[in-house]
Amino acid sequence: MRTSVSSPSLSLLLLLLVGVFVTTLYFHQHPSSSNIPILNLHSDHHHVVHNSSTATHPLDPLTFRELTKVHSVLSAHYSPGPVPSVHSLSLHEPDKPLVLSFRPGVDPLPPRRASVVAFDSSSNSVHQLLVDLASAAVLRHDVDSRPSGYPRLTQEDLSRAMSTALGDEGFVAAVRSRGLDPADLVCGPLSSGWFGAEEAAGFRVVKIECYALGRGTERSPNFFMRPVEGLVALVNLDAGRVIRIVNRNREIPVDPGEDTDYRYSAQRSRPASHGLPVNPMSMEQAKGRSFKVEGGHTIRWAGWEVHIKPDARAGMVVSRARVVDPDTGEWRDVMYKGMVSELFVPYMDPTEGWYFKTYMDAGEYGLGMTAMPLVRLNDCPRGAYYMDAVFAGADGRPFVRPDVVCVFEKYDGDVAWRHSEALIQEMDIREARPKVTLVARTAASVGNYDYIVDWEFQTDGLMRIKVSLSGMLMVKGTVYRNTSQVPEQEDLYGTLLAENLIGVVHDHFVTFYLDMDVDGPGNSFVKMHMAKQKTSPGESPRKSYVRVTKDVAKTEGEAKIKLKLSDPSEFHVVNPSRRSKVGNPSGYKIVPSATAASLLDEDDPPQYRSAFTNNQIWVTPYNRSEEWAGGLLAYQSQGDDTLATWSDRDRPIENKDIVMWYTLGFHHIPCQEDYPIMPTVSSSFDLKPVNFFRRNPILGAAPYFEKDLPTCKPLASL
Ligand SMILES: *[C@@H]1O[C@H](CO)[C@@H](O)[C@H](O)[C@H]1NC(C)=O
Ligand SMILES: *[C@@H]1O[C@H](CO)[C@@H](O)[C@H](O)[C@H]1NC(C)=O
Ligand SMILES: *[C@@H]1O[C@H](CO)[C@@H](O)[C@H](O)[C@H]1NC(C)=O
Ligand SMILES: [Cu+2]
Repeated sequence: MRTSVSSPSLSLLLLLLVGVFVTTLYFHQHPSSSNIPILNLHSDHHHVVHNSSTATHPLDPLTFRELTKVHSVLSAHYSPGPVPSVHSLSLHEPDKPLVLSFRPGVDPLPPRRASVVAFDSSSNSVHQLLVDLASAAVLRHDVDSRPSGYPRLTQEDLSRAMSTALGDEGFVAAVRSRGLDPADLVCGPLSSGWFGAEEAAGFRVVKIECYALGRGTERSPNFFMRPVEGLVALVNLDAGRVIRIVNRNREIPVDPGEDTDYRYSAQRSRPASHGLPVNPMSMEQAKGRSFKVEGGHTIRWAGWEVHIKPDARAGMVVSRARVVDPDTGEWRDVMYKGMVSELFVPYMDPTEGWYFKTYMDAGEYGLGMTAMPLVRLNDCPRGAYYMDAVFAGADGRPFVRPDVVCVFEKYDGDVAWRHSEALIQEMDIREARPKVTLVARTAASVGNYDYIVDWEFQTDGLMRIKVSLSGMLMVKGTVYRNTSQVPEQEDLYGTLLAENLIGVVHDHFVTFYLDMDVDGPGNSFVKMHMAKQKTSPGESPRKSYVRVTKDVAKTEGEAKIKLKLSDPSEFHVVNPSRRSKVGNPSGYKIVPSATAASLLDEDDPPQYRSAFTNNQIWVTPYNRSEEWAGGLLAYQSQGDDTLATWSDRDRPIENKDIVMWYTLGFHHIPCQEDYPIMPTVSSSFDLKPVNFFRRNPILGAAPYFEKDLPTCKPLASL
């Protein structure tokens, strides 16, 4: 029997696992928007008409019309043949000096160009093209017919992989051997990693695993909790055929997964919980929002100006972050570009159905491609400004994904600074300032997992970058229903979460690209090393103190940092030629918080491919071709084009335009509370000014008074 791609289970699958069809669904829910692909009526305060929007900033993403034009240039270029499948099509950002010297509203935009990565499966060749929009010319066209990796999978690749598996008689027979009907399954196209022969045979492979959606009233949206354990089809994506089927562990039942529906509609019918209800709450701003949006992507708020855009691979890109100096009014550069460069998620189970689960989500699937529209009032508060993404599909044509990024002001009830003076009581000094911040947020749903990435800007010049994890665990079926049944010597590779379900141990490593330009591009990386200094006998009643020594990294090799509590340093990016009045170089430091390092063997294939996680911090000289820590072509990559291989060149980095890389890690030993959907787990790091401002830059901040906050009245008083 053959199952067609249009079966209900498959369309649901496409929606849930991949999400590229979300646009269609979204607009189906809003039949009022007649011009479906182009018009978005749902942004707060403004209606973006994507077919007529134009770029006004050199870093603005390609517009709908520009993408359409690139598509026609490509069609003409390849004519009379077909355009190979387009895996990436985005703005080729102008060279940095052009962007830095651009005066908005005065200068014409630098030439608008597009970078295209296409793949021709018939010749196994990766095409990289550079297209100039004004001249409609293809400026460069490189063809690599022996690529050492592949671009991220397209929507078409994912559905083709699934229809290949479900159209294979052997696979369907294997499904039926489990007493399951293929029509009741949801199957996931999983990247296969790279482990040698099979993945290096000159074509792309995908692994297909299935989950039981159930039927009738048993159908549950949380199919992730019903794995068909041990059934994996290895698919040659380019030939469209199944290479091999593994059908093991047939004794493991497909758990009925009762009561795993996480939707509100399923929870509403439950008896009330035992705690007190928490009343809805929102942030009120009597005078309206205080940030301004120019040209759709440039955000000005408090002393900040920053350019923010959705990106198919990184999810969100933050560029040209600048702050105004409160002393002089001068606009000062902080960061030229920051984004998630890669997201490495290795699972800790070496058995047949699991060993390959070592995802590189940005390079293999794309964090923007998997970002869904944010949920208003819940993902982002009232009054948020939403940005739509305009991405290109595999056919090279643009489509609109609404509300992929939101920007909002946030008040957590925190304090920006304070002091009460107890020693001079007659003056009654009690000063405190509320802390309000600006957040830019995006959320990717990469299959089962959700990643929320926040860039938060504080008025004191600090940037906090936060990653929150939620969604569903990737679980493994087991015969065990109670931990008491598990033989003592058996490694479950995880935690028994519920009957017949193991949450497998795994890590998440989010590697950030941070092109710091502190007061301009010429920066150095300085380790402020802290160590115990013993006093000489008789020098002091103290036997020891901590002494700070400064160590400027000369080359990349001196800037490979493994964080250690017992051997600490602060890590500063400074501009050696910009000194304060008292002589300190202006700088920003990176302040890690809770994080995790990879414990895998450096020779383990997934770790070798993701060797960019071998250190928590790296510094490289700026090179516009080195942005993706796992290599431009990360799918089935073999680890020969990573941050680690670039950095091995040990290039000079002192007083140069440098890029800092930071990996925020999470070890995840699943627990029962992560089932059936995980409450968010967050961690963050800060980029904090050090000797950048003359003094506390928010000394002049005003406190709140009663008259400033007049808006809300309790219901009872109305
Ligand atoms: C853009 O779409 C709108 C709404 O369908 C239409 O009225 C308008 O003519 C289009 N503009 C261009 C430049 O295509
Ligand atoms: C599961 O095992 C624990 C002991 O490990 C025992 O206390 C409990 O009763 C068992 N539950 C069931 C349902 O068998
Ligand atoms: C820039 O990066 C590319 C890709 O890693 C590399 O081939 C090239 O040599 C680099 N250029 C410099 C000047 O390091
Ligand atoms: Cu996790």
